[in-house]
Amino acid sequence: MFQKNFIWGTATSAYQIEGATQEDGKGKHIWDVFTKEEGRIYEGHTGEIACDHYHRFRDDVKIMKELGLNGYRFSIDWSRVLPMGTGKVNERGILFYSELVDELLKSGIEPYITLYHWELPYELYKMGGFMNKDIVEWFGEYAGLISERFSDRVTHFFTLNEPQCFIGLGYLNGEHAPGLKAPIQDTFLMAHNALKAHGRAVQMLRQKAKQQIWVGYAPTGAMSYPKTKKPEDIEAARQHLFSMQEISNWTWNVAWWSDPVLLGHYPEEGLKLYERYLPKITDEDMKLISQPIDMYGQNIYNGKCIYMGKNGKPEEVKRYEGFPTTAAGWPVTPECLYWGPRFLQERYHMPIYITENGVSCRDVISLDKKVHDFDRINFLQRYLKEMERAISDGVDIRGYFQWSLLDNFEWNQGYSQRFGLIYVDYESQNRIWKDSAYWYQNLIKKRCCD
Ligand code: GCO
Repeated sequence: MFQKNFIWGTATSAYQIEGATQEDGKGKHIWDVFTKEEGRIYEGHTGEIACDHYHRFRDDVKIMKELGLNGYRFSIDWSRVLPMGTGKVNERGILFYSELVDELLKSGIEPYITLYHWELPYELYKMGGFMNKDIVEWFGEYAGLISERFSDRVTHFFTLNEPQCFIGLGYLNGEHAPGLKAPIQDTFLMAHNALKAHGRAVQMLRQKAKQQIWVGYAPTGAMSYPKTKKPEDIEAARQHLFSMQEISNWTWNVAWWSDPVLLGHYPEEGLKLYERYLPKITDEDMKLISQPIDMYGQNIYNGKCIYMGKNGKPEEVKRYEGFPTTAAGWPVTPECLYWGPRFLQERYHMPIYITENGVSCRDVISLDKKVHDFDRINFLQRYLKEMERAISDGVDIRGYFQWSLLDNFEWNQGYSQRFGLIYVDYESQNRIWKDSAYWYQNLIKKRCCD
């Protein structure tokens, strides 16, 4: 049984659902541009219309209310409120989010705002984006604006969403916007600047806050879980989770992205291993990066099964052919929602929010016009059981945001992956409740996932 005050939410991000990319004075961001480049996105899809949430947000909030949510995590498109990234404010953009917030509050749903879910204003990108140290002040200005305009009604803010992805996929392997394959040392500099921008945003959010606010950070990372309950396997999984990745894979690190923010320093092992690629890192930088925060978000989808090898080093269990996977090909590993938060809490001692977790399925509209997504229910039930176990073992998890409310634009995979509790028929923009949406509604009512 979950606590009464537990936050049951769903999560979305601006570009993935809003559409209206050229309306009401919105500026351009890197995804607006990237999706127009040939060969970048599955079948040339773009987020120009997406779920048309910009025009349908009132109906979408109605759905959330019916689901019984008491939390909703969404992101603000930086370029909608500051078309050039800095300077002149686009009041019509502010108005959209303001009306969304009011609608949520009226429906008893607590808004959780993410500042950066990857919509880097194109004007700032042209000036170097994360390569330019000014990104720290640019992002600070934006954070200050959001706090100033929304903190009278909104009390929970996350700064960066999955820096691992926007740096790793955006600048290292080029699958995401802006689609670069930058030299490794540049990616370390961008990462460092992103963390500094996070710190500056924390300061500015607080500085402009109209009441007490809770500020958090929402990274991700492949979790690890032990093969057996033997202490040595648990230790192996713990070590594996926080160990450094090989250089070609370095952005998938958990410790590299969280130690600086929560412990005030980069992991020793990484400083040694990556030494020749690192920018100059000063004490002042580390002070900025480690501004105290109030909540630690984690986007958790899957994990690796680890045991202690004969040589005393963590080893990964090979998955058998036919191991259960999602439609996106990701392994289904419910244990990660127990062990992930547990290991993270042991290291960082922070209240945790599962800022994302969910599954893409091969959903279809059946002959009875409904969507019977048994796989999603099965997935959620098994994952949430593990989360419940973590909480009862003392892990301080405060909320869970299911990814996602609606089927939406899945980045370079376009609309080919369906992650929603609610099915979106993109032709008509009709929303259809999948079986899992009813299941989630019932879970929230009963506060238990059996
Ligand atoms: C994120 C994620 C989401 C994805 C989801 C499913 O970084 O927060 O990329 O935007 O849509 O994780 O892949």
